Amino acid sequence: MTDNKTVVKWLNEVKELVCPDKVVWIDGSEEQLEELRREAVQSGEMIKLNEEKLPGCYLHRTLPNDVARVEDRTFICSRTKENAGPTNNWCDPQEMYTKLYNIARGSYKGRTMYIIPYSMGPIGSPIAKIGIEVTDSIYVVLNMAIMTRIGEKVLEVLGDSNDWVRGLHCKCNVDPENRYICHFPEDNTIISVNSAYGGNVLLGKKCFALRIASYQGWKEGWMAEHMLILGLQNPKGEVKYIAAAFPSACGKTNLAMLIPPEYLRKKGYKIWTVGDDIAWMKIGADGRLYAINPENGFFGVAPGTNSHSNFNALESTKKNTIFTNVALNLDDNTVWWEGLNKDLPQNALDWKGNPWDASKFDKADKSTYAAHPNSRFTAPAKNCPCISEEFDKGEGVPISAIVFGGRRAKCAPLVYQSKSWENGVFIGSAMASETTAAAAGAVGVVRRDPMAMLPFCGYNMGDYFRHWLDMGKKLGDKAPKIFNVNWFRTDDDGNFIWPGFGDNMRVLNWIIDRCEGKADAKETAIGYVPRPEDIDLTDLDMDIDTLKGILAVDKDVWKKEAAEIEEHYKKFGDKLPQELRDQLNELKAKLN
Ligand code: OXD
Ligand code: MN
Repeated sequence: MTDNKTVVKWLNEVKELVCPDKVVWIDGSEEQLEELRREAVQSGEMIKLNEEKLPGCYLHRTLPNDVARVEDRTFICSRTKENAGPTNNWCDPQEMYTKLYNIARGSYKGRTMYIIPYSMGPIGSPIAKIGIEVTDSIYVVLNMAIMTRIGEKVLEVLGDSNDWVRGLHCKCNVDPENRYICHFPEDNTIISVNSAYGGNVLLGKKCFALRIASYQGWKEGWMAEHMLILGLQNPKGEVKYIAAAFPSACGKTNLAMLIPPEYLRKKGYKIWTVGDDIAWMKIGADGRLYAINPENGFFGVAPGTNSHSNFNALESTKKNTIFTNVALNLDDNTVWWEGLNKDLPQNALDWKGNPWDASKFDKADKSTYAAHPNSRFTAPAKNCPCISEEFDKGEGVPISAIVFGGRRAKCAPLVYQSKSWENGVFIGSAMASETTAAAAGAVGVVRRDPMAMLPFCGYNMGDYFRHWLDMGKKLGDKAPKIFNVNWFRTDDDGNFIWPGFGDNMRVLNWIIDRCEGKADAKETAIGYVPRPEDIDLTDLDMDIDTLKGILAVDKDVWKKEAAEIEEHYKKFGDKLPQELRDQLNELKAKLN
């Protein structure tokens, strides 16, 4: 399909290494994809679901040992350990290439080598980039066809350029002992072996769009971030864009697809979704920061998704969607997961394909669940009822505000604004979330996850902070304003105080009003916090004193927080920018 010399050379080398029976280029045509779906159904790799209720939808099950990203087996193989930094696993690239080639050698015997040319971002967009993934899995081909823009047109845009990311995926025997997800940022290369789970094998997503792209952004002067992008439309019809970073399990997809409370809907407020997971941001000709969503679909967590928690996400999964590790309802050949509705299926197979006994279901015991807690849907973004009309436009949307957030029971107030870009970078660098009962391990343990990029930054995080500071200098007074939100403050009994979900719109409105100089705030030691009367409580069952409580900044709690940030900063050594040390010292001084 191409005579690009760098592509042809790499593909020949890969072919010689993996020894496939057959080679198939993925051209992006519906006929070819349909043929692959038929093949996958025939081999049992996918199950076709009820065509009337879920047209074009399929179910896939992974092996029970292969159900999530594997951070302990994910490596950044930069030329030096220092380039990977203190937050990544590192291995010498030559040593890792040798190890991976030994695992991959001959692993396609009896299999087909699929070659997927794909674009991250609308094809031809000045912010988009191109990759080629080689895989021996039809499931990967069909997921990539939803999550990215694929096919011949991509190669036309690439021409004879060498600016493309090499991605090799070998399923091998799905052996967890020999599973490696490896990135070679200086070589534009990703190699993933012995897994068939999405986050490890859809190489355009976390591997390229975050780990490799964050490195490229550093070198080329742009940003690849673990952020949703939403457009907030006001009653005048104006749309302002927000990019927001949260660690896993903080409701990113829900915020990206939020439905405002009724009284705001009636006034004409609306949220448009541009992206739910990743943002690529570049400075535009007018000096502002423009963002695209490099993805073309949603790889969302199924459990907990329902018409109340996220109507728009659920609607997105109603056609042309691949479900992974959810339960199969045999009564009508549809899917089910915990939290979808209260009707536990009485005749179903669990995510492993075994008969499921609804009478034994115990919320406290995950081993009784029908769907795996990390079961997923891969849904086309265009299915989403609130997808932004800017989604497919390559120039990106101008970002007014950047929002950080995490799960903090007592510490961060509902919302606050940083005092400057530098102060905002400080807030992002110290971002943290507390573990919940939903995850294994102790409850309430604080995990620092700078900019929600801890598992995704493809280079030294000290350099990454420096890059953020440099971007702020370039943007000057055109820089987006930076905020922090916390939907998760709890009362003494551990109950959430703020209702969250659609009511988060009340906070987004304050954020946009602040960007436009229309809302008031009170200066505190940590930044600008709204006065209670600045947050609209119309139609909400909450009194102003309760709101005052979750806007409060407790100096004793924050003194402890500052000490913990100091500890967190130690691991970056000399790479920690002095500006951030100064920010921490300023905070400490203000608290005393
Ligand atoms: C994801 C993640 O799957 O962040 O998006 O883990
Ligand atoms: Mn994510």
